[in-house]
Amino acid sequence: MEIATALRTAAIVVSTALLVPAAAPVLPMQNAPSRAGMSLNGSWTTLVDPYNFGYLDYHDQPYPDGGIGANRIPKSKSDHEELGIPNTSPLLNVPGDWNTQRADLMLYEGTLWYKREFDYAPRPGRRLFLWFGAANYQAVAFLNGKKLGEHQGGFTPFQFEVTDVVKEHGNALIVMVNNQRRPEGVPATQTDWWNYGGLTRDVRLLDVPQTFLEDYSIQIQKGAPGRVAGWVRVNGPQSRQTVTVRVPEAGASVQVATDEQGFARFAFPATLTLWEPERPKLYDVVLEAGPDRVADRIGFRTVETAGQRILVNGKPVFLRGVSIHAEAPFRGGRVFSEAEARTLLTWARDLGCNFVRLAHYPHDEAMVRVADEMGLLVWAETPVYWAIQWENPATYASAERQLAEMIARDKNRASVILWSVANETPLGDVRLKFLSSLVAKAHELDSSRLVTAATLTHYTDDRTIAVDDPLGQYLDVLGCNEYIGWYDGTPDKLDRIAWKTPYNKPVVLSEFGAGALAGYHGDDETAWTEEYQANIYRHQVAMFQRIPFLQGTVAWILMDFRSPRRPVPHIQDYFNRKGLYSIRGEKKQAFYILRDFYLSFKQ
Ligand code: GCB
Repeated sequence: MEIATALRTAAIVVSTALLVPAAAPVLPMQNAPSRAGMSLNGSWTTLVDPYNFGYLDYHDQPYPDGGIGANRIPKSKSDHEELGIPNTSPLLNVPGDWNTQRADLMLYEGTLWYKREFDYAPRPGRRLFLWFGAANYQAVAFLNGKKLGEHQGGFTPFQFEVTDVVKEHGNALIVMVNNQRRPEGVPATQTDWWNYGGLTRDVRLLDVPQTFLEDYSIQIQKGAPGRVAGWVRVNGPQSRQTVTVRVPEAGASVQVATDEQGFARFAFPATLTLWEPERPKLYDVVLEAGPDRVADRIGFRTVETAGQRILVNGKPVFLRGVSIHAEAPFRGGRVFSEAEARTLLTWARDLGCNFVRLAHYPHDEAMVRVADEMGLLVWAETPVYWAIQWENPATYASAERQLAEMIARDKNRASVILWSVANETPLGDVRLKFLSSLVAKAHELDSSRLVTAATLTHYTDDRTIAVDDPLGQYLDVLGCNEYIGWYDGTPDKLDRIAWKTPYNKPVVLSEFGAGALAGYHGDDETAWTEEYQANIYRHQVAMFQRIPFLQGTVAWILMDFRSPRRPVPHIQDYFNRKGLYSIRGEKKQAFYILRDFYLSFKQ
């Protein structure tokens, strides 16, 4: 009996060990997609491993050599090695979720092994990194049988240095990806979106000099427009370096010396045309440190609040917004290409938006880069969603890590004005401590942007809704979600509701909406018809105009998206149908109601 209990306990410990990385990897380098090297996108051989047999032995203990990761090669024709990914194994495309590539993987949640071989001639004096745009949810990477490290969190990039591991021919890269939902994860086990698994974004081998420009932040100097300020960090043996930062078009530049840690701050005058939605001016910015050179496209703008207003470049702006999931238009599955990002953002612009909420996790970097180009303001968000384990320090560590990775990646994007730390989380003291710590972290990592969260509201009487989440005292902007007319009463209820807030801070309605199947018609009291959805939007828009302190509205959602929580046959078929567009790009009637409201701001 005791032995059985001990074994069970051991099994639990080991399973947890599989899922919790020993040490977090360092943050990946800035602007990785622009770096020299080689794309590792394409066809990878794969192996579906629902029992983690490739990582854990029959007593649930991790193989000391990494199991499948060790890349054991059969030694003779009678060697019946099972722990391997033969070259004849099924292929999957990278980037890409596995769910939409093979019908039998649509519902799969577990481990899948990826393998790809490559040749690369390392040049003397250079360093090599393996960079992953994202892997959902946990990844363990091996190169030529050596374990490189692990990463947790499905939506942010990570990298491993492989300078001493890469050889000229026949490199074997093996990655274990596991997308099992887990109670201690971020997000946890309930989400209203599909848990797409796999190497969902680009994979690259990055080739940089010994000492390279690892990270930089370049913005307008707070409180001093007309000056550019920031910092730069080099990584490598020559930590003391001269770094040049240039904005050629503005004829502005600066030279700074990095310290022992490779770090330097800088500030210099520059006459700049500011980035704003109507005129999204981007400048080429070039950084040089010894033999290393990085080029970026950066916009300069300020964002701040004044009482209940949001100011961009000192001018009040009303956020005409829509939420977007990283669901690929036309094909479904997780977005991974710039073309798909462009389609979604063009649809948002056609709706009259100046603002998009990238729900509910960091989207592909292409999304914020295209938003920079198109002049769309962005709300970027961590996957702290609904109920997670507020008391669990590992959960907090994961949330903070994912927040830090998002800010690290996107801190030079002018489009991003808001970091959101959470969506619709239940009130309570531990949650308040958790989220206020995340807010503090976001402010510490980036003092130039505003921090928000999508909160829940409550009624103080049957006609009055209060936006008064105690988290509001820490936030710069309060988001709040409401579904009056859909989850909450009938559309006419919207005509009776008044709103109040105790906060002298901007409030944004970060979600509202209703479900409709594109092409399904009826009267405006028939659920799921386009008419019903449009009717709710009509009443919503009328209500918005009666909320004096409102600084923005964010429709839920731009396009229908796949969700396991949406089974209604013939209507939902596992899609959340609140899109203003169908996945085929058809506009529903509600699109035009909201577009007319948004266009009215331009007159
Ligand atoms: C919400 C959630 C969002 C859901 C949406 C819905 O409040 O924030 O993730 O998808 O409602 O459609 O119910």
